[in-house]
Amino acid sequence: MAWRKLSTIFMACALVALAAGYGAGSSKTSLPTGVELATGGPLLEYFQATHPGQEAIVYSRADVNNDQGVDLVVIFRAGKENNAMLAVLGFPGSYQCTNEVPAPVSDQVIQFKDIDDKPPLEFIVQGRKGTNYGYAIYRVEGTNLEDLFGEGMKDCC
Ligand SMILES: [Ca+2]
Repeated sequence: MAWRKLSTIFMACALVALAAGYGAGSSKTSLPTGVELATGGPLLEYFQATHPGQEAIVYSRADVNNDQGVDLVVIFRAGKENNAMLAVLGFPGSYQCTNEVPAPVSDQVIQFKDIDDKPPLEFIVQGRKGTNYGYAIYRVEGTNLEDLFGEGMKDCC
């Protein structure tokens, strides 16, 4: 009986380790393009189809317009020296891009956070340009991406 219990605990630990390893792997943003396409799914494919030649740098999935369907926030290369961000909204059978806003040049992080305790979900974007750090909070209203609050974004975008 003791052996059986021990082996059950061992199995559980192995599963947790496996899950942790998988989680760490899937959160990486510097995967090869083929894998990125696979993890970004049809929302990323829609972005790439509507923005040819504009490379997606960082993206993250969440429901940002509170319609229970998954959406994709994408930071992408808009020009040689500047990046932009938009959200691809997933609707039943179709997709739509929000307006674009300026995004940091490097070290971009997208973090979803319900700031005001009511839907839709807000998200925080941070990053830098050289040594200048900035961040801003965004929310999708309808199909409009709105900048709620920010600091230092002019110097890092
Ligand atoms: Ca949604």
